[in-house]
Amino acid sequence: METYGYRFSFGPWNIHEGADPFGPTVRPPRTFDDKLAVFSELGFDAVQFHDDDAVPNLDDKSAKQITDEARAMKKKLEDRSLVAEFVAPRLWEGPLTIDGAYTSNDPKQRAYAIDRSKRAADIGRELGCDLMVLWLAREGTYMRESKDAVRATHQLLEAVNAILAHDPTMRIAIEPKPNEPMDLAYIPTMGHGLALGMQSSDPARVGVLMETAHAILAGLDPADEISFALAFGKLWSVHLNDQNGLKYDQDRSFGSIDLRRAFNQVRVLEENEYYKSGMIGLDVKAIRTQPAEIATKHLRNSLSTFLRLVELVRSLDRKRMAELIAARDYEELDWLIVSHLMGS
Ligand code: 3MF
Ligand code: MG
Repeated sequence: METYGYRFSFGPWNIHEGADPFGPTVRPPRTFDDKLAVFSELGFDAVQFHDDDAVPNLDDKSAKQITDEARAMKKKLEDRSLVAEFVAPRLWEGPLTIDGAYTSNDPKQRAYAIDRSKRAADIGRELGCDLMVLWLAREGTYMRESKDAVRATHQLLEAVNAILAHDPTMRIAIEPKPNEPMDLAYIPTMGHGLALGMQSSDPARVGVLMETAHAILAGLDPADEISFALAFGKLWSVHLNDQNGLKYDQDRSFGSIDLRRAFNQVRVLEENEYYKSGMIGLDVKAIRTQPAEIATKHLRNSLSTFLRLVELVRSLDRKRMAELIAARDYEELDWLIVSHLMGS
């Protein structure tokens, strides 16, 4: 498979059982090893890890057990010629993060969240990756008056600084999202993530991950969100997917809803030679109706769409585009792009 210099990753949660808030699971769970086989089968290079994907139930384990299990996972990856792209502390499932993690109103819960993040960093180091992704799932409110947003911002900064201090080699990519599970999240956009990073104790080690669906939910254009981070050399990962309007986070296959929007994400990544520094991460889920034995097509489709769009970006008539831009004939430019996407 020609990949044009790009490397690809997804997370094990992208092969999921199909449950939604109003319905039970519809596909049997697959073991981690079974999922790993899919990475190789479909031509992916790397695995995105939640800390407990690598070390299940880590809250009940000693530091030594955690290290040993993370090392065993690294070996498993090596056996399949895979690498870990990042590790992310899962700070949203447990009973200690009901009211948030770093911004919980309970100091014991905040301390737990920071401690858990440090252990996630330890796991990341053993897996051989120097990137931690922070999706700040529960850092926000259902009830505005229940938290102080100024204080919460300082708490987020303290948590970032604590992780940076714990592991001087780890970089952090903040993954902004405006809502879900919270009504209102504290770090909803690239701009918020980057501003937080700039205030940290080591701004050079804090960047962002842009997820398509999250940008759309924030009412923003994903290609512009990508570009904003690229302009500062801060786009350290992406979660490409798609999203049909302002509703629950859908994680649809990349390009499956709005092909032109997907094309423009690929275009800005291409124009800025993102493949030289970062991976193309997907965060996509098979729809609930997909039978278990054929429930990895969303990954195949997303990867294939990305590569087809790279070809379309590379075959754009740049000279003609420049002429049209100079003539301010943006309607003709519109037609050029639309016809190119339609295959003429
Ligand atoms: C939720 C997400 C998350 C993150 C993941 C890695 C479960 O909308 O996008 O997926 O991507 O936790 O940071
Ligand atoms: Mg994501």
